[in-house]
Amino acid sequence: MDDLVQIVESAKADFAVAEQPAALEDAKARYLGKSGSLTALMRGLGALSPEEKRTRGQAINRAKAEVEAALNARREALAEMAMQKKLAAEAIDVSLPGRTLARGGVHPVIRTWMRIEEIFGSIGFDVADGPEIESDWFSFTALNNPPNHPARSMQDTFYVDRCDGTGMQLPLRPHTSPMQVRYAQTHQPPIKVIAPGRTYRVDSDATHSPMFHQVEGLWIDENISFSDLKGVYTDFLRRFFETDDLKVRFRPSYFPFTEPSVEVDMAFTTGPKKGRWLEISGAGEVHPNVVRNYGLDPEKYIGFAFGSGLERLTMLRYGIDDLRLFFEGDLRFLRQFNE
Ligand code: 2NL
Repeated sequence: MDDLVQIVESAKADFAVAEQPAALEDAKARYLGKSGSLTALMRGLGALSPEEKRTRGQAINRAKAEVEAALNARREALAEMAMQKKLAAEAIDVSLPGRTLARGGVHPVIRTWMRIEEIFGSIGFDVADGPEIESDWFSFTALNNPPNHPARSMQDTFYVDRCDGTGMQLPLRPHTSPMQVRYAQTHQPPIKVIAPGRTYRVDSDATHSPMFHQVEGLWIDENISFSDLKGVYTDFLRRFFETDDLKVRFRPSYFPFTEPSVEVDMAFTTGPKKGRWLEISGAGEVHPNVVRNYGLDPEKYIGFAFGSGLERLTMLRYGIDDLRLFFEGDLRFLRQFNE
């Protein structure tokens, strides 16, 4: 067999078994490199006659072209194989669901908070908010709470250390009344305001949480009476529970900051819970000492205040029987309010 045919066949066979680009380039060097076999044959042409040089030279060039074509074909094949391998390794399953934005929801107690702001807002009540770490004066003294009252004890109220080196402590507000006082001091009658917010008491069992929510309401003017309280609160409950079929009663009670004071009860007049009285709020006519602490003359200004628990209102509205469900963060419970 012609030596050139042999070289070409040998080169093609070598290229075919090269699995990596580096091995292929090594094989190329054996034929086309500086000391490759075809290069050697080219160099040998010098010893031939001009006639032989031409025909032999043409034959070698054809062999070279054939080897180069085989080399390029194998290079492309290897590149294609590498690409296919890479694509397989990086394959994306486009049928997988994408990453969606998780949707948050409103906690049922906050839903109650929002509804209360809306209902009282519609009859002209402003909304006030303020600090949860309060002063002793706004928490107790201003509210006619005497120095030996149990609410001031560590058993009833949380205290946090001040960081100013005085070694003194400040109460976490045990009700939102401090905010009512702050508001009343900075506004002129008629004062119509609600103060919803987080409140804190040292108490934790099936029916009490150390952090809970309260809404207080305050209406002070020259002649705001118990009957105004009853009308406003009854109207609020009817709108909150979305039924006119409920009634309200007052029972005598005691709070340092109101005189007289009442417990407010409500009862549905139709439906499964018909006729059962439920405690829903505390309230009263604001004590003259508290009105004085607003900076107002208690001989001229009088009005009512009430304080209601948002957890309790929420439980009654949705038929929830265990307070702790509000604080456990169980999504199976919470999702029911965000369908
Ligand atoms: C309760 C009792 C009540 C008030 C809160 C109040 C606020 C000011 C002046 C007078 Cl600034 N009173 N708030 C009045 C009566 C009762 O809450 O046991 N709530 C759950």
